[in-house]
Amino acid sequence: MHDIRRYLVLPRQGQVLINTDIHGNLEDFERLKTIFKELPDDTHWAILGDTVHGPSDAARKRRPDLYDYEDQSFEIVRRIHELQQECRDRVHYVLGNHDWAHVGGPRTRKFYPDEAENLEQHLNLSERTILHTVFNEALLCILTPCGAFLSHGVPGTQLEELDEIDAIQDFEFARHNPRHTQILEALMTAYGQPEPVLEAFLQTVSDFGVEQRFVIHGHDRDEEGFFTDGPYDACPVIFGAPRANKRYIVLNLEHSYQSTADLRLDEEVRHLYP
Ligand SMILES: [Mn+2]
Repeated sequence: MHDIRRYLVLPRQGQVLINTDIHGNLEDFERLKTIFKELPDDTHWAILGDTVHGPSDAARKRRPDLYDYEDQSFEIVRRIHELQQECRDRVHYVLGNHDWAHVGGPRTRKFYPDEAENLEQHLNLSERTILHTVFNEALLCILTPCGAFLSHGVPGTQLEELDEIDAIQDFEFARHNPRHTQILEALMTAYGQPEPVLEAFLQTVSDFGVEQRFVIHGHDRDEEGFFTDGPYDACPVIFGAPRANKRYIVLNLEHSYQSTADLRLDEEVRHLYP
C-alpha cells in the first residue's frame, strides 16, 4: 500500500467542478472558488494543473486581451493549500507539467527560460515548502463514475495496472525510473492522441473496473474557451481564452456521459464570467 495516492476514484454522488490551467490568474481562481462554495456540500473540485507561471511582460503587451494580469502563482497555491486543509477530501489537485517543474519534472520555458526558478527565487522557505507540499502530494489523474477520465494532458501510454500510477511516490526520484517518467509524461505533456490510441487507453483503464469513456484535460488553449477532438477528448479553457469565453465544467457524478458529445454548452460546460 502506498502512502500517497496518485489517482482517485470519485464516488457516485454529487457533482464535480472541473477547471484547467490558470497560470497565475488570481481573479480566475477566486471566481472558481466562489462557484465551488456555492455548489452543494457534496461537490468535488478537480483542479487539473498548471496553476502556476503567468505571462511575461512581453506577452502581456503582445496579447493584452488574453494575458494582461499580474502573475500571482504562489498566492493561488497558498489558497489551494488552505482550502485542502479545510475540505481535504473534496478539493483535488492534479499535477500539470508546469507544477511538475517544481518537484523534479523538466523545467518549463513558456514565458521565461526557467519558470520554476523564476517563481521560486521570490519565495521564502515556508512559502517554498507550501508550494512543494501541494505539488508533491498532488494526484496524477481522477476517475469518475460518470465516465470522464480527468488529467492534465491527453494520455496515450498503456497502463498495466492502475497501481502503476500509485507506485510513483517520489516525483524527484521518478526521473531515474524510465517507466515512471513515461507515465508522468503520458499524463501531463501530450496535447492530443490519435483516436485509436485514446480509445485503447480508455479501454485499458475501464478494464480496471471503472468505465471511462472520454478524457477531460487541460494543457491546451483555445480562444473559444472549449473544444472537443472527437468523442474521447474535451478541453475547457481558462488560460488563453478571452474573459468572455473562459469555461469550466460541472458533471453530475450520478449520470452516465457517453462521449464528449454529452457535454452541452451552458449546461455542463459553463462560462466562468456569465
Ligand atoms: Mn500544461
